[in-house]
Amino acid sequence: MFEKVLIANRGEIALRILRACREMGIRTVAVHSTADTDAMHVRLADEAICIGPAPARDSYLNIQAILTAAAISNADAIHPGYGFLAENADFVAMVEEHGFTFIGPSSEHVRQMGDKITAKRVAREAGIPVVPGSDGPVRNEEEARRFSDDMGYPVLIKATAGGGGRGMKVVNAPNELASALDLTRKEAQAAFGNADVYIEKFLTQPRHIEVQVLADHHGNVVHLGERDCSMQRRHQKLVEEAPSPALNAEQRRDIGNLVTKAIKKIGYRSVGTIEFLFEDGEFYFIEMNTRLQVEHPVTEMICGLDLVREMLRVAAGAPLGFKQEDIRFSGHAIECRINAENPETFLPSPGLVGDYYAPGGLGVRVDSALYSGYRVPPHYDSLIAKLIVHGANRNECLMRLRRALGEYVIDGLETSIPLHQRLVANPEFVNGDYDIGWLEDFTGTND
Ligand code: MV4
Repeated sequence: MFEKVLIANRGEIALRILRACREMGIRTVAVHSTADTDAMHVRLADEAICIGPAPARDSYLNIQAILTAAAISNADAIHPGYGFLAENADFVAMVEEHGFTFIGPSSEHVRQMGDKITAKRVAREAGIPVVPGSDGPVRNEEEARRFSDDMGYPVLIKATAGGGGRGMKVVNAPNELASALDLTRKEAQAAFGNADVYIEKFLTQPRHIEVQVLADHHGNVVHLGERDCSMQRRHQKLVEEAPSPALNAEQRRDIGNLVTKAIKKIGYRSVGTIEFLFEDGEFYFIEMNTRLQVEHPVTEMICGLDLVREMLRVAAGAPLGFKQEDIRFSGHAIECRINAENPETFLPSPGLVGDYYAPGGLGVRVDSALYSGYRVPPHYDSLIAKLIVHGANRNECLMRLRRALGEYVIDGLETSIPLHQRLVANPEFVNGDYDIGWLEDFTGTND
């Protein structure tokens, strides 16, 4: 096992990784910007190194500074968390070239899944159902028109270098196709330096369901069930839950088995997430995430595993200590993302935390690096806490979630807590009856 791990991240996820390391007897190195000197993960780490000024591009995205910090602290391995450099294939390759272990997948898999046309081809060839479409770059208007006429409108043009909602355009009718194609290509070239685009049938009311996998260096692969992440606005997830209220036991088993087989086939290792749109009982692959995700705790709560510990173990070369049939799914878990933002306008609300009281009790988990007297800096993502609640079933989980939201005190900032309280009182959410468009309608922020 590693003796020392450098955590190339900040906030709640840096603390989450630190906690797993500490339980395993692994020493930790925190790296931080000048804005994060007083951050909790910096305080708790065995060593801390300042790697640059507040803007992320000068610190948390500064590859040279991070590799230098790893060298001078004599770290064995680097955990990237999520965001920042977690899915930067060049970074992964450089980490390995400098003799450190990247706690995640190979740079080849990160690169492959980062190119969405390649990802879709790899998934399709491994037996995963994909959205009907061009299955490759569309080179000109003629090609685009052929696919679109075949599938029927609306269609969606997507940039191969996009993902997570960036670089997409809906085309509702044939007369919009040429200009949308031109614009998406130009925007993709400007944003990503890659103008390649592909076309898909546009699914109008899908849910977003993703399957968690875990794989080692020895060909062992398990799936850890699915998460429903449909409760989002503008590609920012707000609530995630496991299992999905939309799936029956057979659909759950089938998609899990299909994904496990495919992941084995492509030789992937570490944790990963296969994202699907789910509509009218069918799954359609859209992307694969090659990182630990924000919402990993809901999976941990229903299968009783520590995903960060498993990531560390498999990165160190250990075989998985269990098989698929050893994994028991138990109960229901819901995560509420708590952001420092106005719950109606969604404008950021950084600043000084006054009184702070986090809920507790049976089935309640809070992943946060917040404390009373901490100043939330304005330079980064507004996520300040994740409230994760587990119950024997969805109803118990919701009862417990309402209770826990009522206990949470975060003074000094505006937070998403009042919005979550409105959600847990809403009959459609309570019934699990929502798709990816629901929250934008609910909040009246669908333009
Ligand atoms: C789609 C789609 C409808 N049809 N593809 C958005 C993020 C990226 N991962 C893929 N996305 C979508 N792809 C087809 N063919 C709708 C979305 C989409 C979406 C997907 C998941 C979660 C939230 C979303 C919000 C808007 C659009």
